Amino acid sequence: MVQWTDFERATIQSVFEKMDYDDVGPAALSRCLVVYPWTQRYFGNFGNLYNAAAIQGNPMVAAHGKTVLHGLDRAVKNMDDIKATYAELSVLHSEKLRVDPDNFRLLADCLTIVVAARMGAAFTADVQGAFQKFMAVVVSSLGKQYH
Ligand code: HNI
Repeated sequence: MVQWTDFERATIQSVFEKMDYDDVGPAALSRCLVVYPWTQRYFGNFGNLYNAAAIQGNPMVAAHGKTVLHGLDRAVKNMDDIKATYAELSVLHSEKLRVDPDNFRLLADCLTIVVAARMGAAFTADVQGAFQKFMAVVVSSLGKQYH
């Protein structure tokens, strides 16, 4: 089981409390689709993903980016049992959506970059450490039901 220090817990709560989901979610997902174009294959029903401008202006991408962040919210509220919290979501991504689990890490990295840009100097090395640890647990938990 993952152990969290008081600093890590406080940091994760605070970063997510201050985060504007409607801004960060769409920015992170659209960045992932631009930087790693193969991730677009899972969003074939999202319409125009032709170039960066189309992806950034696509309302379905924006809506789904918010959905992903609300999904992360569940892990923030259940930091001591992220694996069980994500059991069902992991099955969905594995068996129904058939998302290659390597992609979880790519989206996590894009999210980290967006959060860093929004937070500026407040995104210290310690904050980054806590954030990336949290995202690593999320990524691992989402991959747990793959076999
Ligand atoms: Ni993901 C649906 C959360 C990474 C492709 N995804 C969801 C839903 C949540 C969610 C929540 C909605 C589930 C439902 O309808 O019950 N996804 C997350 C989280 C991460 C993640 C927390 C990682 C941080 N998903 C990814 C990645 C991809 C991905 C990396 C593909 C590259 N997800 C999807 C697709 C759907 C989806 C595709 C269905 C979208 C739709 O509406 O058709």
